[in-house]
Amino acid sequence: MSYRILETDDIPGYLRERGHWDDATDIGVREVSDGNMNRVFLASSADGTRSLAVKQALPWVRVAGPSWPMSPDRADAEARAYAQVAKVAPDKIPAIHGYDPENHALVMEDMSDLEVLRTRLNEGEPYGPHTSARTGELVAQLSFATSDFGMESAERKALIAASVSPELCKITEDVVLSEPYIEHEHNHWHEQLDDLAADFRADARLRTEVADLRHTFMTSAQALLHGDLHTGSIMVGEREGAHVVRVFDPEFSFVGPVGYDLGLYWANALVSEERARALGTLSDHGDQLRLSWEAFESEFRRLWPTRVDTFFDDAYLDRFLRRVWTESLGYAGTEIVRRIIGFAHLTDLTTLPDPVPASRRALLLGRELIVRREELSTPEHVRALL
Ligand code: SR1
Ligand code: MG
Repeated sequence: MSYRILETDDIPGYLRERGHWDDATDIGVREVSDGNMNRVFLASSADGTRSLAVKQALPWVRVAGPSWPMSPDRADAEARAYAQVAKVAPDKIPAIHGYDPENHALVMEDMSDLEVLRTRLNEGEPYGPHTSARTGELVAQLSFATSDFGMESAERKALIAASVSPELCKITEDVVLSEPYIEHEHNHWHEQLDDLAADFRADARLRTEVADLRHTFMTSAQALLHGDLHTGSIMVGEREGAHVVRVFDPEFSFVGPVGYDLGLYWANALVSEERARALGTLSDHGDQLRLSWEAFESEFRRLWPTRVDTFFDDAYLDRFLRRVWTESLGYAGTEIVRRIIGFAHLTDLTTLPDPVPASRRALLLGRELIVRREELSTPEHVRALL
């Protein structure tokens, strides 16, 4: 399948052709690609009054190049996910101006007035009072609406079918949920973590628990997920005096276990806490797991009376939420581990003057979250581990 891979100089013409920019003003463009997978360009008028972002999926993993081919159809999954979130939480995602399926390109709001949450945290800034609450709420709103509680059975079966994303799910099944626990060429780590990496590969109990989480990831079609909800997929800032949170980059979206989204967020919050501990800049880090869980739970409970299938009773809601909590802890553990001994690492740790002590703490915490998730029943239990 061939399509037009956009370069910086192509963007003004592309935006005009697609009807996103209909006057003759000069358009300045810069490439701001940052994630592992895609390219992103920002286009703005010379006077700075108008701007747009263009995101295009390449036929490979951007950071690996053509040696790691990857279908650009992942952009379809991203556009679909944005369309679903727009129905229930339009204030928590960027405005989408158009999707071009032929060229796998999304034209969307320029959010460069906001800051990527990871960048802000790495610079020593606190989360502030709303970031985790809005993120937890978003997970509740998206997951309730796309679960069998918020959607009629037949419509949901169609959503599940339309959201199947084999290649991107396989990336997660591999790089998050198996490779760090086996010998694999993708894996790498700091040499002073050799002992822990070897321990983790030899740990039969850990491997069985990760297998359980992996199988749940493969089979538990609870709701539409963001699929990669780390702190690099969230932008925060102020607009007109209000704190805004925007979740972006849902290309890994598919119908899976809700705890995967919460778990990724928690893992990244916990790793950022280890960075802050190492640098002596701890602030509100320790509250974030609790705040996001409380916001998720209270929003999910608020929506519960609107469920479309009342055979699911209140006692079942408690059981469902308990399962989401437990699985979230497990996925948080796997996300921490893979970010230190797997393929894709985090700048939170890699940019520390000495990443080893914080990485060791995080790895051990990750293992505990995986193997002891059933006995950790509250945010306070997780705090006690730290
Ligand atoms: C090959 S991609 C590795 C990671 O980058 C993405 O952002 C996802 O987190 C994926 O696991
Ligand atoms: Mg991404």
